[in-house]
This record gives sequence, C-alpha cells and structure tokens, in this order.
Amino acid sequence: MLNKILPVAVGAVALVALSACGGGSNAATGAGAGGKGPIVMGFAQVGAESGWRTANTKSVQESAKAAGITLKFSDAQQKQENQIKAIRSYIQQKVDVIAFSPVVETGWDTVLLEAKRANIPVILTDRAVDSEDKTLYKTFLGSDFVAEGKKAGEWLVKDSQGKSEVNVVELQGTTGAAPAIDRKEGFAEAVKAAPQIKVIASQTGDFTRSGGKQVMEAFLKSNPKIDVVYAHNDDMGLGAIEAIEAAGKVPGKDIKIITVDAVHDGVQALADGKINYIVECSPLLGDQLMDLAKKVVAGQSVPERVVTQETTFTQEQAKAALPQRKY
Ligand code: GZL
Repeated sequence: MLNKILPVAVGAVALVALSACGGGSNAATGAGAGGKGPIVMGFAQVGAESGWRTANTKSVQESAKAAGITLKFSDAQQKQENQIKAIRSYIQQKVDVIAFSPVVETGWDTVLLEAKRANIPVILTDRAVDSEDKTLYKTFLGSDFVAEGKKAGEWLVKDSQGKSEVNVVELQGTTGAAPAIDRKEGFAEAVKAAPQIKVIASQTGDFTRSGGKQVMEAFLKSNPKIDVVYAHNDDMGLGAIEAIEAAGKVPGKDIKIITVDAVHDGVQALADGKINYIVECSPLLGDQLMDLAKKVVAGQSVPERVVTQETTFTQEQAKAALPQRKY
C-alpha cells in the first residue's frame, strides 16, 4: 500500500514545489514568480490574413503595454512550422508565459510538451488545439465557433421560410483550423431544420479576401443557381462581393451573403445592403489574455475555458453600430 502512495505523494510534492515557485527555471525572470523584472510573454500570432487578425494583433499589443507586460511577438504568415519555431525560440529565451493562436488544430503536442518541461505555462487564445492532454496548456480563451455557425444557419432557416429551394455555397476558412471546422459544423447542424436549404458547394478561401474572390468566381461559373453565400469570415465575404458584382449580379439581393467576424469593412458592407447578416467574433482578446497571463505566472488557478461574449448584426443594426465599432 505504501509503495502505491509514495510515488503519488512524491509526485504531488514535486508538483506543488514547481507551482509554488511559479515555474522552475524561468523563475528568475518572471515578476509573478518572484523575479524582479516585468512579466515577459512570447506571443506566436497566426499571420495578418484578415481584418480580424489585424485587430486581434493590435488588441494584444496594446493590452500588453497597458498591463506592463513585455511582449515578444511573431507573425507566422499562416504557417504552422513558423509558429512552432517561434514557440521554441520563446522556450530558449525562458519567457514567463507563451500565448498563441494555433493556425490549425493538430500537430502541437511535441512543442507544447517542450514548453511544459521547461516549466513555461501556455495560454491558447482565439483558436484551439486537438491535444488530448489538457495539462499542455493552462486555458483556452476564445469564441465558441460552433455557436457562431449555428447562429448563421438559424438566420438562414428563418429567411428561407416559404421557399422551395435555397442553394448555398460555402467559403470555408483555413483547412484544419478550429473556426473553419466548427463554423461548418454549426451551420450544417442548424440548417437541418429546413430541408430546402442545400449546401451545393463548399471550398476553402483560407480566410482571405483574395481567396474568397477566387473561389466565388469558380462557384459562379459552375453553379447556375446560387441563392446564398455562407462565408466563414467577412474578408472572404467581401471577396465574394467583388466576384458577384463582376458577374453582373447584385450582392445582398440576387445572392444573399452571411459572414462571421463583424470587422469594420464587413459591417460597412452590411449597412450598405451587400451583406445580409453577420455573426460577431470579437478579436479584442488582449485585456482578458493579459489578466490570465498574470494569474498563470503567479501560479494562480484559471478556468480551463474562457468563452468570449458576442452578438449578431442585421443590416439595420449595422447602420446603428458602425459609429461605435472599435475595429
Ligand atoms: C476566429 C479567427 C478567424 C477569423 C478570421 O477567431 O481565428 O481567423 O474569423 C481570421 O477572420 O482570419
């Protein structure tokens, strides 16, 4: 019996010791771990692919400054290998905490284990990973993407009442990215309530305006009757508008458009009647991220999941909201 208890007890003591000093080898640098200097955060950003990402980067940088946290920042240009390189560099530099938005869900366990072994806590922000081992990160701060897809689908179900056939083309986000996987899932689930709604084509536009335009041009060539575009973000929806107008059709009328994000250009197009409905996905995660980082570095417990609060916009609501939008 004793030998059964001892390893656990020793393990527990070791765990407590590590967490009490706030992180082993990097204790010398972290203010929260008893070090002298400000907390140092290594942030590995996805890229600069969309208006949402630009606003998210601005939020993280401004909030770090306001919180007195020294920020090391990298832009991975939407490449996972660049994010992994950046995380390894932060481990080498012995930062106090690492935060990142995983460009795709898979392939993170090895580098997250390296961070764990270096006693550097990791915070997931914006997008999730598919790691089974929840001890590889302290918390995940970001939206519920399935709910976002459901809100988009529920609006279309209401708008499709009385119609015999509603053909939808879907512009997916980056292949393998949590928001792309989940927004597709949530939308598909919601539109089951209206069998006349059919997704006749679905392809990735990689969350970019140019990607959305190129894919929409192909959809228009190969599908004679398109009633609705469901774009996983505003930027691809804005690219689709360009393609629709180039084809001599009226976006928002001949072909309705539903998007996700609610960045300024999207809300403007919504107010102008070119988009019909937008589900908000807030990029303003900076303040919450810095609060979580201070707690984590100080060895305090934090919730495993922090879901950001968001709303939706119709064309009328967009006109009223535009003057107050922060991004
Ligand atoms: C969602 C975020 C997505 C946005 C896109 O939280 O990861 O990535 O919806 C962005 O605009 O490119």
